[in-house]
Parts: sequence; C-alpha cells; structure tokens
Amino acid sequence: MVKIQWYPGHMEKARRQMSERLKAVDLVIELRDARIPEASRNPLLNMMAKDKPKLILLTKTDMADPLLTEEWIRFLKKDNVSCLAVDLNKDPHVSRKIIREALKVMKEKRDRQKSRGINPRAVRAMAAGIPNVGKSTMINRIAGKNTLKAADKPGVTRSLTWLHADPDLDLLDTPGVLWPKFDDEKTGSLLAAVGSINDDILDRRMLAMDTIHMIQDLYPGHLEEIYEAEEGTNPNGMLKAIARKRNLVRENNEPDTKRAAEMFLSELRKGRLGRLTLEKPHEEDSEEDLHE
Ligand SMILES: Nc1nc2c(ncn2[C@@H]2O[C@H](COP(=O)(O)OP(=O)(O)OP(=O)(O)O)[C@@H](O)[C@H]2O)c(=O)[nH]1
Ligand SMILES: [Mg+2]
Repeated sequence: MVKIQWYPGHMEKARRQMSERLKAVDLVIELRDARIPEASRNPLLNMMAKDKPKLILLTKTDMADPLLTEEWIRFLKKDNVSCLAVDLNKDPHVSRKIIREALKVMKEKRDRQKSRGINPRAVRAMAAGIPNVGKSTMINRIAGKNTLKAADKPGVTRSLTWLHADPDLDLLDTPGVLWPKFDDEKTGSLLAAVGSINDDILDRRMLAMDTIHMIQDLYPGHLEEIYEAEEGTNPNGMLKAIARKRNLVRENNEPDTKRAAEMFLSELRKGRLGRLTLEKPHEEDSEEDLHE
C-alpha cells in the first residue's frame, strides 16, 4: 500500500477557524462519503464538536452500493446518532429531507423554547467533513441557488461562509479538512480513491493498484468483467487489461499502464464502474466502541 498523507497549512487554519466558530453553532452536520463511511469520518471533528448535537449525512449514495449503505446507516444508528443517506445531485427532495432531519435533532431544544414563549430562531448548523464530499453542494441545494463554489476536486472551499439557506436553517460552509495522521495506510488510499486527496501529490499507478486490489476483494469478478480480464488477474495485469480495453498504448505498442491508472481512477470516481462501497461495517461493534 502507498503511504498517503495530506494536511496542508490551509487545513490547519480552517480547523482553528472552525473550532472558534463552533460557539455560535447549534448543530454539526457531518458529511461523509457513502462509499467510505469509516475512512471519511474526521476524528478532529469529533474532538472539536464533542458536545454539539450531530447529524451525519452519507453523500454520493447514488454511487455507493445500496445494500451496504443500508447496513452502514443501521451501524451508525446504533450509537443513537441521527444519520441520513443522500444523493445531493439528483434527488429532488433532498433539501426537504435534510432540513426535516436537522430540525428533528433540534426538536427538544426548540420545543423547550416554544414552551417558554420564545419563537425559536433558525437552527445554525456547520457543514463539515473531508474535502470534496459535497458540503458546498448541499448548502447550494438547500438555498436553492449556486452561491457557493463547488467542483469535483478537493480543496475548493477556502473560507468559512454563513448562508441563510432556509428560514429554519442557517448553514456554515467550511473548507474540507483532513487530519495530520491517518490511522492506517488503507485510510489514505480510500480517501484518495474517491477523490478527497489532491491528485498532484499521489502516485496514481500505485493508488490504482491498491484500489483494484480492494475492489477485487469486495467484489470478486467485477473488474474482470468490465475490463475483460481473466479471473485472478493481479492489479498490475488489470492495469494492462484496462489499457487494452480503453485503447491506451504507448508508441512501442505496449499497454500504457500509467494512463490506464488515471482512466481507472477517473471512471471509479464518476461512478462508471457501478455502485461500489469500499468499506463494510464491523458486524458486532458500534462506532463508539471502535473509537473509545
Ligand atoms: N454523484 C454525486 N455527486 C455529488 C454528490 N454530492 C456532491 N457531489 C459532487 O461532488 C463534487 C464536490 O462537491 P463540493 O460541494 O464542491 O464538495 P465540498 O465538500 O464542498 O468540497 P471542498 O470545498 O473541496 O471541501 C461536485 O462535483 C458535486 O457535484 C452526490 O450526492 N452525488
Ligand atoms: Mg466546498
């Protein structure tokens, strides 16, 4: 496995600013990638916002394995945390679902205010999570306009911005943040595979081979079928098969495995290889057990 780490200065700065802004926040909406619900969990966020009510959104479910998304939701709910699986791009009702769930988390507090004759103000929620997970997209959807810049690469948002997205919900957009040291090398590879780590710092051939290996483990035969490779083809052989299938050859007629690696990662990230989830929940534990 390649060793990957990405924690540039702008992330540390964002972490500090988020920590300061939390005082004015009622609710933290933690966005995670439904294809890697565990690797995309940011431990810094848990430390910073320990005492805040939380809502977890699993985004990009349109690209994730539907059965595993259900399993993940069940797993996360074991800790009595609210969570919701969402497709931020194509679900026409996604805004309403998120607002409803956010208000549900804050219901007790708002009911208390109402019983004291106070008209509850809009819930102030911070959208937080790893780079490229859909924070700005979510806020744009809820606001009903594309005020915030969103694009399919990590590190787009660089400042913290409040938006009165809905009469009931103010949302704080934040830059995607990672953390200084991943638990293990697999976490870095998974984050990079879904496009949450700057590609410029990566050895994409190595990353592609790691990812091929993981997919072969979880979905035996799947890549072999797409790229017409023989069963049991090793990751390097698979890159050659991809090069053949996609007509990527070098001048000497050898398969161009470097471009094949780039093509593979691009197809994976666009969901063109089918709905794949790269992590399974641990059967018995709950997430809190794992991180105690
Ligand atoms: N298929 C799919 N794409 C999504 C979904 N949500 C967001 N995206 C895409 O993911 C990309 C990144 O979205 P952003 O909203 O810029 O992500 P971000 O979390 O704000 O990223 P940073 O600002 O870099 O931290 C965009 O191309 C979105 O269209 C989703 O549910 N499904
Ligand atoms: Mg953003």
